[in-house]
Amino acid sequence: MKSNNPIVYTCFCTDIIHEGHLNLIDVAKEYGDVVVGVLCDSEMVKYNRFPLKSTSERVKLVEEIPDVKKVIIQKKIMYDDVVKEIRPDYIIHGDNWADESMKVIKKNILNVLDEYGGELIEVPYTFNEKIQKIDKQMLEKLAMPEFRRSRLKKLLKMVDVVKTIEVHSGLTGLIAEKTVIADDEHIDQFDAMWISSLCDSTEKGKPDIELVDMTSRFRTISDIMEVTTKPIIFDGDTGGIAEHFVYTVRSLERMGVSAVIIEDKIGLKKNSLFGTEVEQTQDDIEHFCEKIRAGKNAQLSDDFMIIARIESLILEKGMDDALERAFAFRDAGADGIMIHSRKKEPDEILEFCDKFREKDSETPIVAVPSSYNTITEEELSEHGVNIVIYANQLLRAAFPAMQHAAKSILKHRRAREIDEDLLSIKEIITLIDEL
Ligand code: SPV
Ligand code: MG
Repeated sequence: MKSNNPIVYTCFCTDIIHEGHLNLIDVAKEYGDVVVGVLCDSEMVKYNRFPLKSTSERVKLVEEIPDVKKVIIQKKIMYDDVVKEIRPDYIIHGDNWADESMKVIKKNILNVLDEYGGELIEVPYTFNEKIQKIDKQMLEKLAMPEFRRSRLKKLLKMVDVVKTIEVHSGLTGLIAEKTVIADDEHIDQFDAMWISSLCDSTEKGKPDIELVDMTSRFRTISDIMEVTTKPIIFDGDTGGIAEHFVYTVRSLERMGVSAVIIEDKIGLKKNSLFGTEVEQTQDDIEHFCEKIRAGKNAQLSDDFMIIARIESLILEKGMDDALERAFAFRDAGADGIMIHSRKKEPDEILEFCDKFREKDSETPIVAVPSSYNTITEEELSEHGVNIVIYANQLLRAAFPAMQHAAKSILKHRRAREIDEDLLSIKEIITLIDEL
């Protein structure tokens, strides 16, 4: 039984109002008073893509549509809360339910409406050439250096944890860009990408000792940038000498990288996960502070971040040393602190975060849970971590899979046996979209 003044609800997660949205409103108004929910930023980035406009700008766009009676902010992509709030007689939606996320959303809408006899109205989704072009232009805008660079700082304000995955090629970039999970409870995707020195070097068959030069590392960035839009955090190793670091900062900034992380080591750098098994030297505090200051002075935009990475726990120099460095590096201008550990348990990382947060509630903290991998993002966030980097998992996933395929072919003297473990020929030739 519908009410006398039926409410028709729809949710918009768009930066631009085009004829598709207007068509939908035209149909909606025939059923009753049209209420539009504008999906909030933190849910936009999980479900759709990074918003080009702020929530208030997006609200204003919708308010300007004639026939929209009311605009609210939808705080979750799932409809339960918003339906409880306004109990619409109808929810109206385009019939574009093809991908996994859309299927999950449709199921959720039908379930919540079913509880009180509300109805789903589906309208043919408008996807003509003009709208396709608008969509493409918005995506391309997201990839532009100015816009991409500023996204990390914006994300830090938007979400509890910036979920960051390692990428080392165009292909892994596409995985970071496009992988979405959708189940009954949530829809999610990665927020940012990490260009690891370990993986960039390993991919080239080289040790992680600052041997792969910057020109080559920039080439990796460029390959990734060509096919992605998400922000990039670059592993700058030690940053080299300050006189070189300033050039690296300028180049990264110009390319549209959002942040560089440099570690407080000096001399021949080895991978941190070796810990004290190999000889590694920590830089002294003042010398490293000078490098940070030089980098901050060199950058031209406000968006670019220089994050200082502390190796005291890796090198077993103790918690006090780690904290002393964190505050000194922050005071020298670092925009964030990365604390690293190779312990199996997260205890020392959490102790560091708690102690740092006692005195500083603002400066972003970065954690890389490679060794202490049982901890969840939520737990890290509760202790004040803002960026979680999964630093090497894609490369480590690929290597055993490739080795297994190579061994199988050698053993059987043919490729038949490995075939069912592989991406199909059809999938591989259609994996990459042509322009
Ligand atoms: C990297 O990914 O290259 C890092 C993190 O620097 S770690 O390998 O854990 O040192
Ligand atoms: Mg590294």
